[in-house]
Amino acid sequence: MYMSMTIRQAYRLVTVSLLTVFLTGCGAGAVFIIDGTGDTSGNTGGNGGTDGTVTDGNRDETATSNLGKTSDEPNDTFAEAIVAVFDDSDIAGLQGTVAQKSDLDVYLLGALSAGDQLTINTTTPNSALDVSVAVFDSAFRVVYINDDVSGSNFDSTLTWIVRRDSDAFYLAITNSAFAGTGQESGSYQSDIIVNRGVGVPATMPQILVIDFDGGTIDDAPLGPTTIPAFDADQISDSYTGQTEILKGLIRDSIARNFSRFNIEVMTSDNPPAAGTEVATIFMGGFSSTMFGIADNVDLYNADFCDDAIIFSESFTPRIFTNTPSLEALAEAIGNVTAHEAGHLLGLNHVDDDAAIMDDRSSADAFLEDQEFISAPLSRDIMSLGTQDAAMLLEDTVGLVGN
Ligand SMILES: [Ca+2]
Ligand SMILES: [Ca+2]
Ligand SMILES: [Ca+2]
Ligand SMILES: [Ca+2]
Ligand SMILES: [Zn+2]
Repeated sequence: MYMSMTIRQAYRLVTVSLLTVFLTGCGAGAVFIIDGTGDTSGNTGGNGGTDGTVTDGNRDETATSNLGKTSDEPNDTFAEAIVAVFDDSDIAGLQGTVAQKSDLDVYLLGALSAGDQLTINTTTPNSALDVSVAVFDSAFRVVYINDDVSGSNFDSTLTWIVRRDSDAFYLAITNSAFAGTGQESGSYQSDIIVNRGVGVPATMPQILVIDFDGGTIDDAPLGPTTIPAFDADQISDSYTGQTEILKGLIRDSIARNFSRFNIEVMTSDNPPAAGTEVATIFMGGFSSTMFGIADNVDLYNADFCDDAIIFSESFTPRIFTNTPSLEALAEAIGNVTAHEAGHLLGLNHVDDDAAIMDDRSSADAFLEDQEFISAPLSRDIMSLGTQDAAMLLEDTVGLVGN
């Protein structure tokens, strides 16, 4: 049924480049996270190789630890974690098998201090497994997630600098939620290196520009996309003549969601100086399959110039139980815009209707005051741990006044 599934979900990434980049100093080229209904197909093609089964644990099977076991299932929870044994050079080598879809293998990496750098490369030389990994702190809050090395390499890699001391970090290894048939299980190897004292990167503020003026995006996931200028009348007759008021209310809703953080929300009506590095969110037009799409989940905001699109005309009254007031509509569009901006700042999906990063709510949930809160990770990311969105935003862009 038309728009019956008001599911926001990340799908595989598609390369795009912007033909017309609004008034910024930003270059072109990106991959997109799509939030909407649509294609649920997984990966195609395997890595090849034989699908041998390897016992979970340290690659040096003689390794021992006084902290706990160093091999074998069960290891599906933080409490059951296998201890990763590091050598004198702060290197550990793991191996294991995602025995079946959703088998989680959890490893205890131990204490790390703010400024330590963690590098983890997880490969599948002997299996077709589409692996996915995440790192959690001692409070079971995710600090880094990687599914794929690239659009063509479904192994996992991460390099991350610890922002906060923790006496126990954990590594979880499982299959990608997007794994294709035959890629949901198999063996893996994981190589871990700790470089101590690299130093904590400074938090960097971000400017978001809401572009209400429309434009052309080349090679978007559905092909080249022209976004018309934002027009309240195109959402519903109920909002005819309210375009300027609605633009202001949407801007205010987005700004409220980010008010604690060093995020400045500007619009195409009051833009920053030419050449400023900004993340641009184009707002306008209709999609039958999505509310919005964002460039990649940009962990710790490595790219200040990424982009997203909000299809404002997809917020038709038909998706809601009742036709929203102008204020409630602005709240809904503002929440979904903050969600896409959250991806551009490194946030993944969670499962909680009250959370901005929720991926499975009815559209009515958008009408409420969603916030960047701590919530369980979406099962499409990893069915383990939480994401503390406020902590990650604080560690990425900083808090206002700091
Ligand atoms: Ca296993
Ligand atoms: Ca397991
Ligand atoms: Ca993967
Ligand atoms: Ca970014
Ligand atoms: Zn999303």
